[in-house]
Formats: sequence, structure tokens, C-alpha cells
Amino acid sequence: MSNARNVVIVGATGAVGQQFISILEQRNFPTKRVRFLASARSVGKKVTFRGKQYPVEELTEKSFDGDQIGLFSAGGSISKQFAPIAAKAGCLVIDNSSAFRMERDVPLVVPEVNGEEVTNAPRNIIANPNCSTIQMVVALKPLHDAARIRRIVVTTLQSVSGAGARAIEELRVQTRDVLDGKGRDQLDRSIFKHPIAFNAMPQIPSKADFNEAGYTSEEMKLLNETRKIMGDPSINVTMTCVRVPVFFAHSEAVNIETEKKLSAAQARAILSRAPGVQVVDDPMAMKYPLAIDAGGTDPVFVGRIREDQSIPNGLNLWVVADNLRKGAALNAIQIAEEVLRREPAKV
Ligand code: 25A
Ligand code: L14
Repeated sequence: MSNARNVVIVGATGAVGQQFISILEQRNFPTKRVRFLASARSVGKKVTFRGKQYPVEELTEKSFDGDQIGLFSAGGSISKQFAPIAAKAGCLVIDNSSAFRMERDVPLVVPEVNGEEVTNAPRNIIANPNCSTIQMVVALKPLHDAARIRRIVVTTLQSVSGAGARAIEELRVQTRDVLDGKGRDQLDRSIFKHPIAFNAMPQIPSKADFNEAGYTSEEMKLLNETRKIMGDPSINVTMTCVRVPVFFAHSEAVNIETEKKLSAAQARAILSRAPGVQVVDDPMAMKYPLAIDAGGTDPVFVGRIREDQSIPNGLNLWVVADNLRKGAALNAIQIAEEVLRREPAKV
């Protein structure tokens, strides 16, 4: 394949890294050499890609010789340190962390919304947005185009996989331990400060990073990243992010106020034609998006579409997507596909 590139995965053993591997396979992404990097802890592990076994190699400053596309998901501090090194070695970095998202000369891309921005990457780094933001803007961009959104009020219900592979394990073990009768103080709480099994926690991420106004960094991403991706700094967003004991897929209760009136039927019609969206909205038949259906799939599911009767121009929606796929690995690989399609001379 003439379009094939050398691909390197950074954080290959993590929750998102594993999804990179399966999505490259599922989408038949054109690759030449593929390499799998993680920390020294993972050296000795093997990963299987397209039926072949590969060793996991340690990420070092010398890792990037000859790589053309780098898919990064090993956390913000690793990205800050290694993305510029890879980019300098000629590798186009598609970064899942928050390290570069708000930098002016780094595009923040959701292909359904602003795919054309991939050509605008002077630092050889493209940022993949926050998972909750991605699914929200895929659902809201077509409504914004039709009726101009002035204000968004959103509450997220986020799965534990957003906090990585060890968080998934923590929920699994805690659930079993609580059912076995263990008390709060006997539970392993290495990732989450409070028990996450049988609980709902209004704080993401797990380290306390509330700003002066009382918002978490995850909450501020929904404001700042939405404005950047939509290219409209006039959109107002207010939000509460909640961790729930779900393994995969984030759910969001979204309320919007628009400049022009949109009926629920009009919104449903617009969303049923929107790229990346699947409308599931037959409440009388008890059909609406569910995290357990969205896990392992690609679309952003939208349902419970109804008018907000408290204001003249408002709508309520329920938006669900797999946070490790559309919220992370799938979106990043769609960015890479967008790059290949446009084939800028650099890559
Ligand atoms: O730093 P941040 O931004 O706060 O990010 C925190 C975590 O969020 C996940 C990811 O966790 C990250 O570490 N994450 C990042 N972006 C995400 C997104 N968009 C996201 N989650 C969801 N959506 P993870 O566990 O899923 O993936 C971590 C991967 O990064 C590799 N890594 C870590 N440090 C590294 C490194 N790679 C290179 N150099 C480093 N210094 C990590 O590889 C994994 O691939 P690993 O070898 O460190 O981990 C292999 C397995 O070991 C377990 N583990 C991880 N940390 C520890 C550990 N075990 C014991 N002690 C530890 N401290 C993991 O379960 C992993 O499977
Ligand atoms: O900004 O813990 O991409 O659910 C994604 C996962 C932030 C934390 C990001 C989580 C991270 C979030």
C-alpha cells in the first residue's frame, strides 16, 4: 500500500493503547513497520497485532527513528517530555493527553467537526480532545450549525476506564470485595480516593485539582475544548463531571439553549443525518442510548431528545459513547486517516 506509514504506539499496554491496536486492525489502517512502547515495567510483555506477536519496548529519547505517525496515550507528563522529541525526529504525534490541547499552534481535532484543521500542525503535534468533550461536540455541532448554540449545561456520568487500566481493575476488585462484606476501610483505593463501587463521585480526575471557582480540570476541558473545536468562543458551557461505577462508555445529560428555535423533531432529523451520530430515541419502547450498548462500538449515540419547557429555545439530550474508542483511540486514528487522506507533504 503506497499510503502506508511507520506507526508507533506509546502506552501500548494501557487501556487506550490496547484500543489503538484493535482499531488499527479493525479499520485496516495502512501500516508498514509498527512498534509498541511502554514503560520499563512492561518490557518482556508481548502484544499481538494482525496475528503476529511483537515485543513491548521501553520508551526512551531514542525511540522514534523512522516513525511517521505516533499515537500517544501514556499520560500528560510522558507526552510533554516525549512528544516534542518524536515530532523533531519527523514523527507526526497524535496525542491523547491534555498536555498540548490548548496551545495555539496545536490543532485540537474531532474529524466530524473540524477535520480540516489537521493540515495546520506546524509543531508536528495534533491533540486528541478530552473524551467527554468529543462525544458532546459530535452531537452538538450539527445543532450549532442549524440554530447556533448560546449555552450548554451538561452533567457527565463517566466510566472508570477513563482513569486507565488500573482503575478498571480497582472497580472490579472493589465490587467483589463489597459483595464479600468488606468495609470501606478494607477496600483497595489506589486510584480513587473514595470507593467507586456502588457510588457516584462528583470529582474527576482523582487528584484534587479544583480551581478557585470550584471546578475540576475535567469540567474546565468541557468549556475550553468545546470552544476551540467548534471555533466559537461565544459558546457558554457550565458543567458537573461525575465518576460512576461503569466500566466502559460515558453518558451525558446535555441541555442546550439556541438562538433559533429547534423543535425536538427538527433536532432528531438533523441528528439522524449527522456524521458519527446514531439516534436511538423511542422512549415508549424503552429505547434510548445505554452505556452497556455503546461499549465496544464506534458511534456517538443520542436519545431522549426533547424540548426544554422552561425556556423558549432549549433542548435536552442524552449522549453516550465509548470513551476509549470515540473518546480516545478511535478519534485519534480517524485523525490519522484524515491526515493520510489529505497527505500533507510533511508526513
Ligand atoms: O498522567 P495522566 O495524564 O494523569 O494519565 C493517567 C493515566 O490515564 C490513562 C493512562 O493509564 C495514564 O497512565 N490515560 C491517558 N490518556 C487517557 C485517555 N484519553 C487515559 N485513559 C483513558 N483515556 P493506562 O494505565 O491505561 O495506560 C498507561 C499507559 O502508559 C504507559 N506508561 C506509563 N508510564 C510510562 C508509560 N510508558 C512509557 N514510559 C512511562 N514512563 C503504561 O505502560 C501504559 O501503557 P506501563 O508499562 O507503565 O504499564 C503497564 C501496565 O502496568 C500497570 N501499571 C501502570 N502504572 C503502574 C502499574 N502497575 C504498578 N504500578 C504502577 N505505577 C498498568 O495496569 C498497565 O496496564
Ligand atoms: O483529558 O479520568 O483525556 O475519565 C481522559 C480521561 C482526563 C481524565 C483526558 C477520566 C482524560 C478522564
